[in-house]
Amino acid sequence: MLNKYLDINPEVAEALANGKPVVALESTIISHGMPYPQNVETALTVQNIIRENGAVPATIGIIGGRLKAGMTNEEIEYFGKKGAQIAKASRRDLAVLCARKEDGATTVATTMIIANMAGIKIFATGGIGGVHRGAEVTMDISADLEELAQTPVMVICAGAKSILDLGLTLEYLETHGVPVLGYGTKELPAFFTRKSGFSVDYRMDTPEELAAAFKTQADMGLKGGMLVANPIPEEYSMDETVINKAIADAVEEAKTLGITGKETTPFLLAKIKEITGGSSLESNIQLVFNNVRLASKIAKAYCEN
Ligand code: PSU
Ligand code: MN
Repeated sequence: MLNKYLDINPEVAEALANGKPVVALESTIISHGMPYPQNVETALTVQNIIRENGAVPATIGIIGGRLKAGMTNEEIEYFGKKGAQIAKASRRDLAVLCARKEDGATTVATTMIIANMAGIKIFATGGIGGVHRGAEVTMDISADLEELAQTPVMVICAGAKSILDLGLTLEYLETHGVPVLGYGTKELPAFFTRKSGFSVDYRMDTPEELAAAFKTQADMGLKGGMLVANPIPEEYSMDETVINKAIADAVEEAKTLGITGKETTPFLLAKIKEITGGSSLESNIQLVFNNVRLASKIAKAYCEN
């Protein structure tokens, strides 16, 4: 075993040993990003979609202090039911949770770390953390961005929610040398909508092109990951005015209640869902499906390259 804290599930280990495509998935989206039972249904469907697309899913989380690269359906059900009682684990939480033999739902940052330990290159999720609005005062910047700067995993997302300052998030990524690639678009998608008014660094139109760019970065020994922004399918995208109003109200309420630190992102996500009456949840689920489909194709192209 490469790492005495890491358990790679047999199906994932077999795929990695034989150069077959594997797609990593995070577990904060299960425990903190969606309500039960939709969180579990989505997580299990996502794994089926990856299999249908010729890759092997590896849902990542921390159970009893073990780093799991490939959770079982029972473990996913347990994370979904326990919800926010499972600690949200970002980079700074990893060692303490493992030393104490506790559970942890992995964010984008920790999922990247564990995927990299296991040898998984491609990871799909919904949205990443970023630079929060008002960060010039609060300094609230997600550890996800720092991880993208140093860990060689390609992250496929639907852009970032405008609960964040998208302009500052792009500036941060540029400073840290993280390429932001738009799939079929030059515009950064804003999670619930296909448009944000901001540009990505490069537009790419095929999974092969994305895989080749990432392979080249890895071959050169450049540290860090890449971010692929895949716009939500048109038919599931939300009305811009409705979602922007919900986001503005949620941000305002977080400020009033004095929400800070790791609670900020889950609070805003839950609030937005409450305000939009659940229609944002359906969009959220569909964009994740869309991202794992693309990630499976990139993972296949990466293995064939
Ligand atoms: N953004 C979303 N949905 C999510 C998250 C972010 O649209 O579920 C989760 C991801 O796990 C991400 C984490 O890595 O929140 C970022 O949290 P923070 O801002 O505290 O770093
Ligand atoms: Mn934060």
